[in-house]
Amino acid sequence: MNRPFPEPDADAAPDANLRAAEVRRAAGAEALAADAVARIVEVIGRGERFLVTSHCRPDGDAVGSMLAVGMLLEQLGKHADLVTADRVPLVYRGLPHASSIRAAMRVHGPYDAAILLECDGLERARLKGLEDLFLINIDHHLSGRDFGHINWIDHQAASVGEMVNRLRKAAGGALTREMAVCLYTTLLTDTGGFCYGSTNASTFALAHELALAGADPVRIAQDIYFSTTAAKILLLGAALSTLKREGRLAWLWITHQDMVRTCATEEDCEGIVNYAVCITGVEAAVFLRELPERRVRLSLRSKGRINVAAIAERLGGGGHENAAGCTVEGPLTRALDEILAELRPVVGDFAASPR
Ligand SMILES: [Mn+2]
Repeated sequence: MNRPFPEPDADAAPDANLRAAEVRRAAGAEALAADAVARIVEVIGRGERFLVTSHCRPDGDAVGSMLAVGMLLEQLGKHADLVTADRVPLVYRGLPHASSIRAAMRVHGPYDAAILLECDGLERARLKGLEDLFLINIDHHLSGRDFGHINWIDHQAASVGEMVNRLRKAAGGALTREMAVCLYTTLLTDTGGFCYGSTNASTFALAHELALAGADPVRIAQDIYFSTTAAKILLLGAALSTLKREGRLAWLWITHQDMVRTCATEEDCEGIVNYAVCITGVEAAVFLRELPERRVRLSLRSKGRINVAAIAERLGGGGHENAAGCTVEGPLTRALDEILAELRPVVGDFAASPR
């Protein structure tokens, strides 16, 4: 693909040079992406049997992308096994062919390649037997690593589903209604309903393409956002009763006892952190969930410029600039102290910055 490639002008304002450098960087990234896509298409074309997987505790992007890749491979006359370490969450089980995703701890070849979607490291899939396979890594996390034989990491993509759609076009696959439903789901969930920082004009261009292909935006939104269990609402009540705010920071938590009492599942914790970050004037928020084995799961969210992925990575996790997570040692009070010690200076720096 040809892109305008302006050379920096020595007499130009520093800003113009900066912009030229950005354009050069973008062109370089685009050339790398085009090369990776071409190599993936080639590997798919040559092979017959493929494993398709994603991270453990799969989310909307993981499930939707896996299903779409499965459909693409089928269209191309290939065999695809769709496997994840954890079951598909209830909310996504109505997606087309969702039952074709199998939960397992180990995969058994032979496969011509394993396609890993949305995994920022091989261990994120939590599947044994991947190590010996030819690995195709397709991801958009800031914490994404080049662990595969082919690595296509695009931080600009709103969802991995967006990348899958590009792969589909490059491979000459048709956009079926079922595929469009799955890809629209990845876009809707990963942008938090078209709210997060990655949402831009191209997000809506893709949403438009998918809606034209038969994805029903109202139906999909209702299936995802208006299908909440009573247990989740009870759990939310327990979490909200702990809500604390300190300037630009807010946090809330649930204990293991809360989980048991409300009959909630892990899935029911999804999105609780958003109630803390959505407060006016709050720039970063954390939701803490006590796990049974004295560990604590942290979900981090921020608005705009605060990079919570960097904080999550320092604590052994990962994610996106505005949405990240990690698991730390308990008890809850210790975990809270640890994360607040990380967040306070970052939020303080941010407050002091002139931007
Ligand atoms: Mn994603």
